[in-house]
Amino acid sequence: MKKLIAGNWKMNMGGADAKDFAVSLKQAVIDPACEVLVCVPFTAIPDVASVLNGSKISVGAQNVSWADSGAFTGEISADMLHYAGATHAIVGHSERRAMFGETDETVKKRTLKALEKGITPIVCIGETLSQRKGGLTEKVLKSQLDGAFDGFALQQMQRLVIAYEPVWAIGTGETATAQQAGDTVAFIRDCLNKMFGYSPRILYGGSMNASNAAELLNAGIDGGLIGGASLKIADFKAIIGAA
Ligand code: 3PY
Repeated sequence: MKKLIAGNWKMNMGGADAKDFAVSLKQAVIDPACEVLVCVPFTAIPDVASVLNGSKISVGAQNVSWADSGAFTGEISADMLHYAGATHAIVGHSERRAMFGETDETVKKRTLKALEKGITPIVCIGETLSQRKGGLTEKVLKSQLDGAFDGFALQQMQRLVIAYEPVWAIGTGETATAQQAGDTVAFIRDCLNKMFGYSPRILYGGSMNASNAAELLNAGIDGGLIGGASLKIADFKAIIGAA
């Protein structure tokens, strides 16, 4: 299976700057060997999707509601994402878990709704620094996998993506070594194989950049969820080239 390189723009480039960036990205990434996706702010989805239409770059959101419609102030539904032009949505990023009350339960509900509506969820899991230092990494990851996917059918697992993002490597400039990332992804794959007899694609996220991408991507990992480096065309292009 081809690797997937997904940019996570976070709360950057939501207006005209997004459109300009998408024009440059389309010119820079013509025929990638991997799949390429950019997860952009909600307000930028229609512009970025229309610029990237016909290119080999897909567009995703950074969250998706578990509800179809109604009294859910501030939420965006899967149908709305389709309408805006998104095909994927990040679910349960550690920033949402830490700052916006996202839990394994809400991650599961969002993931189920995305699957039901044909949006590909990229479900994020990862341990904090104190959990890693305390030797709890595997326990935490297993409980996040159970919390998110308990009761899922094989056909559902086949339509989603998982991103392993150690919280201590998010927005800190710290990166897991290729060995740490590879070992942890292998653990997650093993858990999923035991649970479902199948492992979906597992990305690594957490300060992946142009200089560490090749090593990380060679460590048995199926792609990357890229933060800051996805906001610079040259860096993002280099990561795509490494995949
Ligand atoms: C990062 O690289 O900082 C990320 O959070 C990617 O999602």
